[in-house]
Amino acid sequence: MEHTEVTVMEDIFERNDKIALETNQALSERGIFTVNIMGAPGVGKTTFLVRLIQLLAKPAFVIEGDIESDIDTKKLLDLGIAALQLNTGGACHLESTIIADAVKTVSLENGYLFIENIGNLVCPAEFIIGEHIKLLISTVTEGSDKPYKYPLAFEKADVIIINKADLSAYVDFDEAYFIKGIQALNKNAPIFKVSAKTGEGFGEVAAWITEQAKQINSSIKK
Ligand SMILES: Nc1nc2c(ncn2[C@@H]2O[C@H](COP(=O)(O)OP(=O)(O)O)[C@@H](O)[C@H]2O)c(=O)[nH]1
Ligand SMILES: [Mg+2]
Repeated sequence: MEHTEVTVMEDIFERNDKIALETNQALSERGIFTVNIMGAPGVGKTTFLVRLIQLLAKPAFVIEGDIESDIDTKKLLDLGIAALQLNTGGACHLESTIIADAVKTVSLENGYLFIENIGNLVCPAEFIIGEHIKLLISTVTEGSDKPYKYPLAFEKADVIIINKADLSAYVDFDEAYFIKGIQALNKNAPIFKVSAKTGEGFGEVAAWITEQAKQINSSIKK
């Protein structure tokens, strides 16, 4: 019984990864730098995207993943940001098949695609969906133990954001302990502290993302 379950999971991951790699190739050929946004519900994923997109020089498109509702997509469209809603109807993460279909309908060449994954710190880290990088948002309000409790998300992230810096004075966030936890898992991901409410720290994040996108585009041309 145990053997059967393992085989099924291997098949699921293998199929998912194959489609994700095809999607990544297609996006690269279209010059679309794709960022998989992960984080718990309410960390500010949507608010972060609104701030960031304003600072980018190339056009951006957002795919919103939620279990239910189109609240975030409506918010983005009202602000003039191109967006598309995906609902999983219960699944705790996005998979590559749904993204492969969605990106075919995205009218964008040479720009940024942000995919806001389902809000949780567990399942999205297990599935690649076609992204060039994974961006993980955490906050000062979630507590500084999260890298220790949810290691996979912090291990897989290419960049880590500490959001809600404006609330630091009201919570006992131990930043040194938080960063120590990340560095035990992931030595490469830069860590940016920001406030999506005030805009603090966004210049640095936008510059970093812009630089990453340039490297991907230049490797496509080779
Ligand atoms: N104080 C503060 N609130 C924030 C910040 N970023 C987001 N929020 C608030 O946190 C709540 C959840 O934000 P949202 O972007 O919807 O989070 P998501 O569920 O991760 O997409 C909203 O009420 C936001 O206004 C921040 O940097 N500081
Ligand atoms: Mg959201």
